[in-house]
Amino acid sequence: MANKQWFWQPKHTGEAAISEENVPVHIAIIMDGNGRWAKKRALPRIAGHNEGMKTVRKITRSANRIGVKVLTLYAFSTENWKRPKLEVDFLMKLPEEFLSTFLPELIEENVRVEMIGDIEQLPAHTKKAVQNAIEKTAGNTGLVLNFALNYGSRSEIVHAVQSIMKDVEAGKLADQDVTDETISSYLMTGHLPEPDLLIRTSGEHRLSNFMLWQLAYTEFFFTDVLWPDFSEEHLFEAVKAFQKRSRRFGGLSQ
Ligand code: V07
Repeated sequence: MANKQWFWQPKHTGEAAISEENVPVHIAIIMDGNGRWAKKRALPRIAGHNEGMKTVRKITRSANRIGVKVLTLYAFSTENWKRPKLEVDFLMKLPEEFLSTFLPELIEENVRVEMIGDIEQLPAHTKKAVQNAIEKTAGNTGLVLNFALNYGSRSEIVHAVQSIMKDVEAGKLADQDVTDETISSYLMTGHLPEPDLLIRTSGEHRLSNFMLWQLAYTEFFFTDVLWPDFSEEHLFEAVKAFQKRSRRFGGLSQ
């Protein structure tokens, strides 16, 4: 980057800045702690989800600003359908709500919206809003904002295996050509680089069926901060931890 006066200066002496080199290309985030945030304030869970949505907006801007190329956000898992119907109904309105205010800004900022997960099982209104955002931003060349929505990693792998078998049976693929790369390319993230950094908020240390294949070499960053409280500073802290670790490995890892 030519601009030497970069976007972030340490506030205190002794605090390191983010290096312009080695910014993670792809950051994936499990946005946990919205319900807990609400409970702490004696508010309904949906208030936490609403606040969490505001954080999505802030973190998208920050990631774009530091030059992240792909930001994958786990918004709704296939297991989340088991939650109370009123909560699910509310969650399914969030994509529309988010996009009705934020889509113009995403277009302005050259962000491309994408989605992984089963779009077909979403309510029609949710599907329409997401598809519209994908279409309206399809030509954008900046940050890819990839929502994992009705997503489950094992089901994604099952579908990939089924497609591979179909292509083998049809003679489009020889069975000896089924490699690590083949499987990667049949996943819904086939066109994207694998995540360099995974962040999970709210103190849980599980993958919860998120990108199991794609996270094989990813650095993990866990924080106790609840997703609605997660700020640009917290994101930078995760990026700095990532940079420190990758400097230590000196490119000898994998
Ligand atoms: C959701 C807010 C963030 C915290 C996690 C749960 C609640 C943004 C979206 C979204 C999805 C697709 C899209 C645009 C926006 C979203 C759900 C939940 C289901 F194209 N936040 N957010 N979707 N939460």
